[in-house]
Amino acid sequence: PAAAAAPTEEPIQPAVEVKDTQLLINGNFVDAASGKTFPTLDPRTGEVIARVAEGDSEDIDRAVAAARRAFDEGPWPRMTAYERCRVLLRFADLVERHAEEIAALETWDNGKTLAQSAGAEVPMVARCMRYYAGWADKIHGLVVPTDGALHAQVLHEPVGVAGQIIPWNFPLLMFAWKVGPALACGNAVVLKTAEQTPLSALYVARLLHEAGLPDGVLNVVSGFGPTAGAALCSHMGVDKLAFTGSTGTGQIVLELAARSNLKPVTLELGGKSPFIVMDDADVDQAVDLAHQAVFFNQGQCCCAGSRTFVHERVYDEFVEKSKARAMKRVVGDPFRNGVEQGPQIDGEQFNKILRYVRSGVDSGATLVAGGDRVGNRGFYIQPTVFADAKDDMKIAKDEIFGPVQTILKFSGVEEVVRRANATHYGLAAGVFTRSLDAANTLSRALRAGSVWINCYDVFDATIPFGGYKMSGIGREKGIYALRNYLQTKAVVTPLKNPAW
Ligand code: TXE
Repeated sequence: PAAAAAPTEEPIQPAVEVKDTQLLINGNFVDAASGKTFPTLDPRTGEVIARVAEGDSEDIDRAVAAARRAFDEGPWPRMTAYERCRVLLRFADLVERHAEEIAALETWDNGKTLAQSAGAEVPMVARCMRYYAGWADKIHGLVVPTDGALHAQVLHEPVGVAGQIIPWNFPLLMFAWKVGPALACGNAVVLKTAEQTPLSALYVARLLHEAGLPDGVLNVVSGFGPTAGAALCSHMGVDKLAFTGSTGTGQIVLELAARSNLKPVTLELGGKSPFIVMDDADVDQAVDLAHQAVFFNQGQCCCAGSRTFVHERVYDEFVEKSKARAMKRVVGDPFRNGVEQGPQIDGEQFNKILRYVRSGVDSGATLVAGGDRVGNRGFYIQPTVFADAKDDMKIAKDEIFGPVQTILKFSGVEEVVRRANATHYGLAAGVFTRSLDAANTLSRALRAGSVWINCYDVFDATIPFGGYKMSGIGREKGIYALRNYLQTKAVVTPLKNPAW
């Protein structure tokens, strides 16, 4: 098919130059203490885009020391809230001014389509930063009544130095979701980016300094999880950790935090989210939304609607149309207009996904579309659809994190609630129906942090996001993220004259 031919064409040269490849510590771009570097790859070809400084525990020590100084002595927590607000607003303006370059860098390093980087994600970064800029001067304390003659106040203070570890699937957006609320609340940050996608965070971190962020308030360390990441989690000078990534690594992060200084941890982890299509649904619309829910971002989405539950009365038509939709999906160079799906992030994920596809076939699910790689270079995979899947198959239980839709049949609301909830995950769920009763019942019965009814993947900066069960601890975005970055202090003074 025509769609499959595109990746064999010569890759389009991105309209951006890679400038920032060093670590950002205390406001300066510096080499790693070890002098080591590692390559970051173009997922379209597997070729090296640039070599990037490889931070490890010594660099984490330097970065934490800089953040500590910036927090304990520096201007940031003591600046007026309005000044902090203005830095973040100026940063959002700079992101918009450099939007084209930033989007190109993101697509180059990650493989997501330029349409998505430029049209959605870069604007969402600016929006998220403005949202949190607005909060900087609206973090109010409380005065609470007591049973004695007392003046009791509750102060909300920044936590201190926040360690933040982000994944590769949404490098810029994860930067914004993490750094935005932390800085708005007056914290200092050490951010460890994912080793697959170090470039865009370095670029925007430079802009944040141009916007007036004092040195040391944001430090960015590129490097690997077991070295730089683990050192950050174990560090005694870090007051709080925020992590997005796999559930297994989240467990390690929590353990390292517990064994060092019991720093509080928020986690945003994996999922196997149900997308439920009721029998009253408009099948064409349901097919399209279910398709977007799972294939968006090459399927590399923690909240991917990767278990498509379809009512038996519309099941056959749904499978037929989902197959046709998947086969029409345009796979190719993510810089090319009209392309819907780029390559997977790297060879490891590519191989993991193809192993899941084989396991689906071996366990007896019906492969109705895709199932193979596209072309012979880079990490492109055909949009793949399985029908007749059973709940106990690996493709219906594990997070595949790729362009693989697994369609399951159900016959009633109670049954689908039970089956949708029969997972250790609980990140998101989708419901497609015209019935208000079904929508209300399902939205309350499903054990998930987000329920999207007749829509999916709605990521406004104002709406909280996070998981039930093993999909995470805590919430990002909205007012809920502020709680992660604030301490609560009670201050009590006797009242001299209680009558007033
Ligand atoms: O994740 P990791 P990987 C899922 C998805 C994917 C799988 C593996 O199913 O196939 O995870 O991906 C850092 N101490 N998600 O291996 O390891 C690492 O450097 C401290 C879901 O990429 O969780 C990176 O910065 N940090 C997910 C970050 O953790 C460590 C997004 C995420 O990597 C570490 C990505 C350690 N010991 C993958 N080991 C989502 N929820 O969106 C690694 N890291």
